Amino acid sequence: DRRGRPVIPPTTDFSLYFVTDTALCGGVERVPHVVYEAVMGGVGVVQVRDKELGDSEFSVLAKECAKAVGRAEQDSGRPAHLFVNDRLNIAADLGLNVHVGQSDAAAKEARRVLGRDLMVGLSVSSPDEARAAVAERYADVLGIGPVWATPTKNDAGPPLGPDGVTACAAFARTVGLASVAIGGINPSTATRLAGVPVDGLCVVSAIAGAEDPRHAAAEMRRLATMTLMRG
Ligand code: TZP
Ligand code: MG
Repeated sequence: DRRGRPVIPPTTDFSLYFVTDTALCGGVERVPHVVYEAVMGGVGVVQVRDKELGDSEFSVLAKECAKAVGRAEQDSGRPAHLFVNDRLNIAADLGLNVHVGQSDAAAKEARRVLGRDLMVGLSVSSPDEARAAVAERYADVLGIGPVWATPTKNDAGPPLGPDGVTACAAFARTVGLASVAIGGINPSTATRLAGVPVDGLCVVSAIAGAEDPRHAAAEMRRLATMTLMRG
């Protein structure tokens, strides 16, 4: 495992984290474009997530997203990092970070396969799960949520609210683990997270569903910076 050996590159900025949704992006061929625009607007971390594509199609999508992130890094002059949702073999194959859920010792397996060169993200949806993640220390970053109920993930479980997120994030803070909040975060809700000790705000629809994803990302970035200053 990686106890005491953080693998988070110093250039990682979690303050605005974008998770893709193929339908909200307007189809699989538009996802890399939205990723590019999101990074240009101020997203520092992207996760490519699609639960429906077959592995080979997903692998192509992940590669295209990696290229889009690379181009946006060049064009913006800012570093960005890419995670793959769930598909550990593809992440390993492409040399990408992975984000996993609670099932089947997924974080342990991810750490074993990726070693210490790549980041492992883990979803937690309760203070007990956050406590366990902190004790095990396989993950580098926790995705805490849902903060609020969201149409984007209807099986997301009961909303934690800002206080529930605070309880989870407090565990992460005790060992210097990064954390981001997810679920129902958009321009009208973001500032309700002021005082919550997370490192970033994670959004799907606020960027993927926007008319102008670059503009939406820039606005979310501004709100995230303002909100997290009081974290
Ligand atoms: N995990 C918990 S809530 C959620 C995920 C992937 C979806 C968040 O979507 P949105 O559109 O930012 O509310
Ligand atoms: Mg969100």
